[in-house]
Amino acid sequence: MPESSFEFTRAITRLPAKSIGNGLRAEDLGAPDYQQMLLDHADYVATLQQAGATVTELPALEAFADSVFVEDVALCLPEIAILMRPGAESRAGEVAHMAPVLHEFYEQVEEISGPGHIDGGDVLTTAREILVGRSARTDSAGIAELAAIVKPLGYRLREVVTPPGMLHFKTDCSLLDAETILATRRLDDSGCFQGYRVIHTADGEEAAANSIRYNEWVIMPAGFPRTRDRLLEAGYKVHEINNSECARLDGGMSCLSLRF
Ligand code: CIR
Repeated sequence: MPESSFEFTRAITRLPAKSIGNGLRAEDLGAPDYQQMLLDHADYVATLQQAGATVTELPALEAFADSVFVEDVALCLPEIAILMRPGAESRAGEVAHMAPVLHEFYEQVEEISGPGHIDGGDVLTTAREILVGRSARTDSAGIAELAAIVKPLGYRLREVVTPPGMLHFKTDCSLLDAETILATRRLDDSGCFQGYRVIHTADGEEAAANSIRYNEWVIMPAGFPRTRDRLLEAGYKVHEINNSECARLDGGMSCLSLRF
């Protein structure tokens, strides 16, 4: 396993499509404000750059309303990129647009060929293992295919469960450092983080769990002050970004980039 699962030099993002209002969502929380989303996206990219990333910003894909959520179409490890096979039919075509981009950066690019499905949002890479949550988007066959690809490279992969009602495993957790996970209590209660130090999001602030660690920084959605204070007290450097519009589409900090 690589020493570190949060020290990176690059990120890939994609500009939000104007069609984002047609994106998938569990609940109708109203149409996203596209102009606000663009501002938030620019802030997100600038924050990654300040954290040390060289960011490749891909053009919007109008035919794919959810394509801003690039995390779901690939898993980027230090020595290999693996194209995922998204569980939502409307998102399957996003993969072909990401493939040539990953070939620019990686000598080895593999692909989940099916019949199983797996979304990047269900994959949490820690310093010691790759945790993959079975969900409405990710099934055991997809996880088994990923395991067959990464195990020869020395990775340990553990299948866990994304509890019902949670879109993705990482909707409710993030890596903070080699030993520490930020997670909601409801996900931690499933028992999947035994052996890790877990910092819980504050009650009522569950949406803060989808954050990212990029080099020195924890990048989290704005508006969750008690969780932010817990992270500051634990010694993390925190940067907050408005996520009100992506949240209407069930998206957050991790979904918006591939980091490697
Ligand atoms: C979807 O339902 O696929 C998008 N509206 C949101 C994807 C969020 N991605 C993620 O959590 N990794």
